[in-house]
Amino acid sequence: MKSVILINWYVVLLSFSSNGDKVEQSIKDTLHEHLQSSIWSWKLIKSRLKTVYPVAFKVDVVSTYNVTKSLQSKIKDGKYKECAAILKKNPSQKGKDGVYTIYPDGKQKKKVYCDMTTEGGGWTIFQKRVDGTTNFYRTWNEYKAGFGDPVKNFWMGNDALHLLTKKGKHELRVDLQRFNGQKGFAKYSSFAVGDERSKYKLSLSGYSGSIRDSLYFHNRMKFTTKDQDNDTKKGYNCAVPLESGWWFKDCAMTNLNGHYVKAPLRKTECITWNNWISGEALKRTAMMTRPSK
Ligand SMILES: [Ca+2]
Repeated sequence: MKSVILINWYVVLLSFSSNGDKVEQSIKDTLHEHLQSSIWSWKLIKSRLKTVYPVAFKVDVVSTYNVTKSLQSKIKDGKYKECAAILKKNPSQKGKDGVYTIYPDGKQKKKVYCDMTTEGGGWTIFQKRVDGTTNFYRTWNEYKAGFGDPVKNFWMGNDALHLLTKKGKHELRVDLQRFNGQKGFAKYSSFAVGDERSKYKLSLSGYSGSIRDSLYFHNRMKFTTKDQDNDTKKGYNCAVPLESGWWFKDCAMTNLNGHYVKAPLRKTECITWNNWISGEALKRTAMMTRPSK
């Protein structure tokens, strides 16, 4: 389905201390938030900002969105635990990547991005990085509940991750992209995250992929955040210098929740996968899971 919606925003500014760019970004964010809760999948085509100030306070933003898919409306009623369950009951969704609603515990809903294409689809994307607009240096409770936007930068939440992987064998796929455009992936035939009492302990095995493995280093590790040190380095919390929440050991071989930088810098706190490109900050990441076939 291809159609274009024109959304006109007329915003009255109470103060004109901000510059135009900041205003536009904040309006875009608000608009995206509203669109996120709609049944539509969408893509921003262009956005135009017109401001007349300091003499006037009126700002007009005309944004054009291309409605790419209406996903939820076509899906049969049901509280699906994960993307794979949606695809199983609704085979016509194959190839239709987008934001879907899942119910990891059968009750509370969560919006996630489903990859319905890669290797037959049915992947629930639980981690995603595309730019630096979302802070990943967060607390235990924030990582527990999840944060961000499933279309852009996202952490689904450790509780949901446990609920998804506790029953039935799951696999994990990690997709990465460098700033030069080169892509790589890592796959594990078995993947699970423990409950909060286990400190969301990571279990994985059965590696395959196009890049050398780095995540093996973090296998059987507990989750660590800036306010809860469960790593193996005594008197030192790895989450603090590495600005992340992760399954740290005596720190990291890969840190996909690290600090986002807009260039392939070599800084320890960056998003890294050291056995691919040692120390180089990555541009994009996605971590996703589905039941093993
Ligand atoms: Ca420690």
